[in-house]
Amino acid sequence: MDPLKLKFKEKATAVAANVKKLNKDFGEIIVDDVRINQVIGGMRDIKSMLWETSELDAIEGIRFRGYNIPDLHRLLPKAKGGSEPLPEGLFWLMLTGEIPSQDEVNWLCDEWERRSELPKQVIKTIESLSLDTHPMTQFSIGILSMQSDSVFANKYREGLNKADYWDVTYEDAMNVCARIPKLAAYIYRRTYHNGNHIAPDNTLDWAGNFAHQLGYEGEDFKELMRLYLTIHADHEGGNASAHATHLVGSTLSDAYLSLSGGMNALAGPLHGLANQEVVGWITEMTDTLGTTTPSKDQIANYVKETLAAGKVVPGYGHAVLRRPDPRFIAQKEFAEKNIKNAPMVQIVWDVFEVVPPILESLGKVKNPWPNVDAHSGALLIHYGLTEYNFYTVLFGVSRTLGVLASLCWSRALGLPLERPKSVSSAWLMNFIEEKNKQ
Ligand code: NMX
Ligand code: MLT
Repeated sequence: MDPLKLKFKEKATAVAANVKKLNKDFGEIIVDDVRINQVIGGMRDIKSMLWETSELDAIEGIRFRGYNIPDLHRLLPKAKGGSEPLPEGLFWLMLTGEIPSQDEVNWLCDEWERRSELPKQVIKTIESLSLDTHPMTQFSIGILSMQSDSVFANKYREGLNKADYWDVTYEDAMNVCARIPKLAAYIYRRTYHNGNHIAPDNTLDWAGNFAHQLGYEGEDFKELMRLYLTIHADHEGGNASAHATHLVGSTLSDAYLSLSGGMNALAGPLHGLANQEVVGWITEMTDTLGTTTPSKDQIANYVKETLAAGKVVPGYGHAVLRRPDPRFIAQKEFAEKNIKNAPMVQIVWDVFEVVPPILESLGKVKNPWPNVDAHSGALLIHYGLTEYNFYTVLFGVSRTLGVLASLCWSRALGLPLERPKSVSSAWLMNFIEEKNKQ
């Protein structure tokens, strides 16, 4: 058994025993109440699922197995000469709860390289799609086209003991994480660079090699990818892409079917597509104003026009967070350190000053602060990756790590089919009527 699988098995076996006991001894204890405005309002904040890999606090932001983003920066292994965390290290942390050593991360990097070959049918399937197919659609179809390789699905068909679900899910998760940068890079080069593909450089780490296959050789861009692919990986279980992956996976659909479902959720403008929307919105603003250096007053007027047109300001607001997203701050710090005088970055920072008071003044927006998507595009534009319809695929490559590490946990804990109760509006009205009679 490989070292990560062995460690995961040890950790997960202990947690599974605890969870079983918790359920048996305290299963009837109430952890939350549900209000009508939560039933109608998208189930905000209802504590109703298990998710081991990360937890989100409204004020402090994300913690991966207890470690926040500055902790990851400090503690996770880096590439030689680099200062950004390696996403391989985060994957190890999410599966084991332990910060890996440099040797463990090197092992994982080599292991993913070994598993990274894309099956032929993936290329055939992607090539059958018209070039104007949105990159996220290509991405989701590409993931599905690998499903015939699922170790879980194939073993399940042969007859698989429940106790072994986690093992074959781990194999699927490792294969998908290994292949996913290659799939994304293939889609990028096919869609925007005439199918002029770049062979991997297996001396590089997972994120560095991804940057190379996209066609970006600068060390700063590789560092950006290491940071980007780390901070987007997981945001507890309730966000739409994680929850969709979990829901599909709970039917014992394999990692490919589950991840594709999650990526379809990420492709929506209220979720991951917001990173594309932000750059689209800024570009439209600068085109309309005829300047790439708009004043704060000009930005404020444009924000008001956006709101008056019944649209949201992309990159702002959050279903859980109530402060600026630490992932936004991490990207801002990256720009302060590595980028000087980039017009789009300056606009992002000016928007950060202008938007919150305007959203606050509406009196209904619960979080007027920027989320992760408000900053990412401006960094990519600076390094020349300007094709913003592709940005959500980058988010998807990273999110793959979190949701598939979690799928391994769900299998190891033997979590059941997810099936919450729904009610009709008539049921709710009747419920109130009955309550008023009491
Ligand atoms: N611009 C304008 N209005 C907003 C915004 C915004 N950025 N954020 C929230 N509102 C409105 C929201 O549409 C709702 O209006 P109404 O009652 O008329 O329907 C009202 O404020 C209350 O919404 P909240 O409870 O504050 O937010 P909710 O939890 O429902 O939604 C988002 C969270 C993230 C969907 C919402 O803030 C939004 O649409 N933001 C813009 C899109 C975005 O950046 N999404 C990316 C999120 C991060 N990610 O990567 O997934
Ligand atoms: C995410 O990273 O999934 C987003 O910030 C959305 C969320 O957490 O709801």
